[in-house]
Amino acid sequence: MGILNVTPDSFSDGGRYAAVEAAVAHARRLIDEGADILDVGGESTRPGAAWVPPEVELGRVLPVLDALRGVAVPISVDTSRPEVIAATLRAGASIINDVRSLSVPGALDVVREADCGVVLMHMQGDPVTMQTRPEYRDVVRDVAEWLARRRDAVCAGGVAPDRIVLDPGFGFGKSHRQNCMLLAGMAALSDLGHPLLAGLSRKSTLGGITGRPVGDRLAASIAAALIAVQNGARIVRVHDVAATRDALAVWQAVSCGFGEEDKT
Ligand code: 8Y7
Repeated sequence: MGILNVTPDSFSDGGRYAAVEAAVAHARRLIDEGADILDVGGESTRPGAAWVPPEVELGRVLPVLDALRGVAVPISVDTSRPEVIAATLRAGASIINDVRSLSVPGALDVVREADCGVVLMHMQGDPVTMQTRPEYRDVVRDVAEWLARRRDAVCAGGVAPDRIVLDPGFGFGKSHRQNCMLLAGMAALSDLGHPLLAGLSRKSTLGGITGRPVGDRLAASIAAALIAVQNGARIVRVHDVAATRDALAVWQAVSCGFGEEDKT
């Protein structure tokens, strides 16, 4: 899953038209590099980020979706608001990636009436406060229990289980150490019976481990994506698609016995 941010802080601003052009060009590049899904986001969910009105979010995302109509890969939209979910599904999105797991009033109703896929992600607290001293008894078990409860609620609300992907939510209310323990133990989440998505690309835990700034975390991001896939992730949400695909191709070739019949 290639990340396409359309927040003003993610593209240097030459006005709205330039921002849409830049986003579309970047989308095409992610697809060329081998992305199987694009995740388009118009709301910054970074720690401490403010909540933007739905009109603002739609104003960023809809022109990009319009320009991407007919692309070869499914489009996911990173959003939590029912108005944005409804409008972006009409505009061609087929997956809703909701870091708030359909908890905003009305979001579950809109998803029930659609036929999209949906990503439910674990978060402790909310984006403004989540990094102030997150606490768990056992991070893997607590996240698994939370995801199971949320999945049950969403299914009880009328969404078929085969539409649901689960995500441990790296960085969303977790210390660096808790993120590492969760990555190490995420194979246990496969028992929930849904495909798993993992997002670690350029995240601050990788900065904590390597001491590198956000622009210099490619190698760390690839290592993290590879560990996530080895531990059961079926989808990795990444900025750097080509490099991640190469790393995963090597792992896949080795783990699937490449060259076993062909001795060359
Ligand atoms: C994730 C995410 C972000 C993630 C899913 C960032 C929108 C922060 N992270 N969605 N979104 N999983 N499903 O640094 O880990 O990319 S935003």
